[in-house]
Amino acid sequence: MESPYRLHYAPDNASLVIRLALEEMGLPYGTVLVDRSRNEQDGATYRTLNPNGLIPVLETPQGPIFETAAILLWLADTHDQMAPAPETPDRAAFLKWLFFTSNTLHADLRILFYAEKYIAPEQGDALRAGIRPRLRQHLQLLEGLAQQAPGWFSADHVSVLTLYVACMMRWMALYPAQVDRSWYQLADTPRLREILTQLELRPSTRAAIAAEGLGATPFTSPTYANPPEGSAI
Ligand SMILES: N[C@@H](CCC(=O)N[C@@H](CS)C(=O)NCC(=O)O)C(=O)O
Repeated sequence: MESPYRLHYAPDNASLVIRLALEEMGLPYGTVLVDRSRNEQDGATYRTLNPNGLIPVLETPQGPIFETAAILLWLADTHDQMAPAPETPDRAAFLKWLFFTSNTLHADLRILFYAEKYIAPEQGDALRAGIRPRLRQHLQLLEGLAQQAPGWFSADHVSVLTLYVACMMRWMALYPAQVDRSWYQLADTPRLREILTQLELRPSTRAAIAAEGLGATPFTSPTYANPPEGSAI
């Protein structure tokens, strides 16, 4: 039977979060490479799936879904896995941190990665310098959450939120390639480091490493992707 899910992806892009979730949930899925070297995400065909021109998109029986957090929440609710269910007492806390991760941490990261989309190129360095302290603050908030160790954000249990945060920490260590990244030190967040270390042992991570060429320790000591197809940027 054909899988109901098709992930539009580029290696080491935000689609990685969705790949990890699909693997972790044990759901069959197909993939469609978005060719970033040709800016395919910006083209008319891709924009019929995501008018925003961003990766990822997951095609589902309910139509294409874009926005990483929306896809994660939809998968978690549809398959009753990897997030507190709507009627459970942990749901509210889980939701607020998922939305914080999506609309604050991820949005600020985009400013770091794509400063030139937000400001004139000659002001890019200043904008990046301004956003780094915010990112450090966001990580400290997540470190505090990891210290509380709720069931949906701890080293003992993988949720869609842990996958999302882990990927963003990977990207902070690697991108943008040509600018200073010493502001990001995994040692500053030891509880988050425990989560990432556990995640690296999981079959879902091994599958993503093989599919996207992510290297042996993609979260705790990442290296640039060397994918079998496509490119990260
Ligand atoms: N808010 C979006 C952000 C996704 C995003 O930033 N995708 C990047 C790849 S990691 C992208 O498509 N970049 C291409 C571009 O900005 O043109 C989400 O959560 O899905």
